[in-house]
Amino acid sequence: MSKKDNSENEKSGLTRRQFMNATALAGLAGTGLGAGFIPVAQAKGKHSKIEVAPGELDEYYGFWSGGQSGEVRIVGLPSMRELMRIPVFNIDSATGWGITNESKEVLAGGGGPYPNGDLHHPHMSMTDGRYDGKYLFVNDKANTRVARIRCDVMKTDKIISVPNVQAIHGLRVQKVPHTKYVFCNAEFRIPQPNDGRDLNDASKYRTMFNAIDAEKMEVAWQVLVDGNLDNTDADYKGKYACSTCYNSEDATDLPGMMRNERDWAVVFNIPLIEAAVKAGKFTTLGDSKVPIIDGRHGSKYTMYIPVPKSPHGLNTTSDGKYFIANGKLSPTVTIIEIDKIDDWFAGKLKDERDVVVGEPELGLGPLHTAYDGRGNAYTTLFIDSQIVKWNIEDAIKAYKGDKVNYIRQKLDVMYQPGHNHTTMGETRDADGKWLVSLSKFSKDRFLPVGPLHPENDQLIDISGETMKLVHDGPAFAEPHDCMLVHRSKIKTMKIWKRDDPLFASTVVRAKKHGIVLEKDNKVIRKGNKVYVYMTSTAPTYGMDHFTVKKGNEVTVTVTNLDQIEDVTHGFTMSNHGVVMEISPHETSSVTFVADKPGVHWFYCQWFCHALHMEMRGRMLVEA
Ligand code: RUQ
Ligand code: CUA
Repeated sequence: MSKKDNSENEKSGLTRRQFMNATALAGLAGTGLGAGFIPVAQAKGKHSKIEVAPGELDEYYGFWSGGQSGEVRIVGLPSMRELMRIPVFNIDSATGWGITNESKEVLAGGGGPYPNGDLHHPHMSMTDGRYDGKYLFVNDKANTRVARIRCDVMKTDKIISVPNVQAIHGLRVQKVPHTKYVFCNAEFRIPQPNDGRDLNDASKYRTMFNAIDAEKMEVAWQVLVDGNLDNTDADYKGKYACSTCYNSEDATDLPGMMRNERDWAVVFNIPLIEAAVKAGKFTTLGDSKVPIIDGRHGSKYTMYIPVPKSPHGLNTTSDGKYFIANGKLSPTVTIIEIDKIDDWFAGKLKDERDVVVGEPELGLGPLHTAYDGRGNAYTTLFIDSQIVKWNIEDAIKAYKGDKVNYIRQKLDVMYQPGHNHTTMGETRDADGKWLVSLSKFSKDRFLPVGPLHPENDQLIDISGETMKLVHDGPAFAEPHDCMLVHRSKIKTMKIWKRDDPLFASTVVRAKKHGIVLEKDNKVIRKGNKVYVYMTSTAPTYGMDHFTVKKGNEVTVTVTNLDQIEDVTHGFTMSNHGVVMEISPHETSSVTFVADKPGVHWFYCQWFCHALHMEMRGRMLVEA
């Protein structure tokens, strides 16, 4: 826990950076941009306790995107200790994710294993606008996939690839009545059909909004849109999802994409889309059977709200009243009143801009906004390297012409924040205790580690009247986003259930071979295929050696009989790129070709016992 930064700030009064900001802002006086600026205040008022002593437990789980590492990380708050990593789109050397048969079966659902993934947005399933602790859903921008993580075991249990589109980016869940759908945006426009015929005909390029059935993990429907979709969020009525949409110009190059002063926030009318799918009013593309609804301009399923310029984050306020679109290239965010969207769809409003009730000017590069449940919003300012705290109702009053200052405080963060997230802030239970700023650059904040720098995930106490920076957290591979959930919402299993679906097909295969996994230690030979079944109980495997022939395809299946919490075993076969985790009462299996004659030791790679080093055996490969 680093208290250094704050105490240094407090001592020096004005840091070099504040000084530079103050000078820069002096130059802006009279341009309007300086208006509303409040000097970075010293923390005032009562604040939360940040110290988590050794042996104490954190109050919140943070689920962190591992960015281009393709994984999810669990971080405790407020300690910011990393608790666990969940491999998802990556191949993992510790657990054998992407190497074991069970994980390959999950990855095959998404067309993988691929060697990489680019995971941006982890979000938890909800019931009635509250986290229900069941699943996390995450996107893979790199290979157009969506995955689901089961929160009882914290393992990925389903991965799908989304057809007809490229680069799944923004992802959020339906909040109300429950997470029936996972909403996700495909970002890149591609020719449709994308069969190699078109490169330069921009009129053929399209992208789609996607709804995934959260239980079945199948794409339920897609909606064709104008422009490029970016981020998305859902309302608290179960009626609308709203996505930011840039490149209203439909261009394929950068200057073209930035021409227009306004792009859109696109609203998707879920009941109307569902009715159209039910009535068969859809098309399909290629081999895919997924219903596609035409939601381009003029369709009755969508509403295109003009907002300034290349908007990025889209965040529903925790009271359920507003969608807020973050301006990115404009210093503003746009406040959209959700009840007025009802009026627009009912034909009572003529102009789409009539649903806009505020457009506060906040600073340069607003990307994402989070909420404290007390009427305040916290927006990241990428270019200004700040978080701005502002009051939503005051911003709405100011839009009507009242002379009110809606800006409450600007806090320097280090540096260039992308996402931010408050505790429980994307639900009805927003509790206004902590805010995390996912700062994209760390520059001078840590010991230098070479040209590649870590990012800096900063913990900010927002429980008092002013924000207070309390911790710097270096993180590897850009954590785009995180979500923060109170520990009361999560119940994990201590040991595996023997009938867990994640290894069910291995159990079926063993049964076919006449094997009782909980007691048998046997080798089954079927032509060139060899199946080795063994148990493990610290510090031994149920078998100390087995013999195969050169060229055999060998499948080793290990069942961990230990039922003591935390006694995980592993199985690593020397010189074969073979590794797996076998936690208490789990069964794991791995298949490889034994192509090197000789003796090969296999060993347990998770420390399990005083005789852990001795937990090993031999495979003899006969020439
Ligand atoms: S995005 S920096 Cu991939 Cu979530 Cu906004
Ligand atoms: Cu079993 Cu180490």
